[in-house]
Amino acid sequence: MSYQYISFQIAQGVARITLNRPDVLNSFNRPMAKEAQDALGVCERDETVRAVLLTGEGRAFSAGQDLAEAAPKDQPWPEISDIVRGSYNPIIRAIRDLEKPVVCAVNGVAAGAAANIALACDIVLASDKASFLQAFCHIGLIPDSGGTYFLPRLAGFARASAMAMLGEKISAHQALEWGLIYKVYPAETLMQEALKLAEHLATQPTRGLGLIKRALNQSLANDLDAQLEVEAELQAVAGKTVDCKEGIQAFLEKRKPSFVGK
Ligand code: T3D
Repeated sequence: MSYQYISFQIAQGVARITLNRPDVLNSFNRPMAKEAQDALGVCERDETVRAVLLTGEGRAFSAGQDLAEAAPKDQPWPEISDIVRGSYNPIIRAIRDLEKPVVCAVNGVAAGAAANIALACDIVLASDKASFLQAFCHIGLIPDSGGTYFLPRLAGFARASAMAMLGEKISAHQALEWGLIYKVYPAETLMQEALKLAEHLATQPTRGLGLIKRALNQSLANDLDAQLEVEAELQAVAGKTVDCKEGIQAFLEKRKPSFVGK
């Protein structure tokens, strides 16, 4: 598939997906959502991809749904749930199901569905100029794209309720303090740091990282006993990987491991 609304490059084991409609703050129209879904599919299938970096072009990460598309002038409005199911749910599912680390570099405002796409990623870095905005309540909608799932789990119920019902802009530093994201960098160094992190992850035991992700996904719904069992089962899988063998051997031989992602 050729891409018009995102850019997509693979280098040094990192697939970089850049939302690229800067004139409308990278808001999602349906073709852009399809392109993002397609690119995430490539990341899954391409064995050379061992980490993903998601970011936005220009001054915003993304303003969420393109409201001009959702409410076209002089035409009947599309069914909103079709947009949610067709555009966003597959992106969130793809990010969570991809057994490779997904780094999000939030370079500016992340609003609506886009804020929640960012929160669905594994490691979220933000520029000190970035902000997070559950914009839905301003237009009579509810947080979608996993917002009502991730927000209470990450920030706690009280903050999730306030963010969803007030739709205030939360600064990157506030998001960091609330546990929504991992680190904040000056705007000028964000991309460099994000790329360095993604390139580091791409040299790590990819299968092991993927299994960590699977275990964490499952932990969100499990009790302790069920989760202890998940850990035992997945450790059996991790323990048989080439990279586990290499990691232990390298430790014993006092050398740096060389992981192949298998
Ligand atoms: O169908 C469905 O709706 C279901 C799916 C829902 C998922 C959702 O994501 S719902 C939430 C949708 N997003 C929003 O409500 C956010 C709307 N945007 C804003 O609140 C503000 O633009 C921001 C806070 C994000 C940024 O503000 P600011 O002052 O930095 O920029 P701006 O001037 O408002 O925007 C710059 C341009 O981008 C402007 O166009 P112009 O005047 O230069 O021609 C603006 O209209 C355009 N833009 C910004 N957001 C959107 C958008 N165009 C279309 N859709 C947008 N979401």
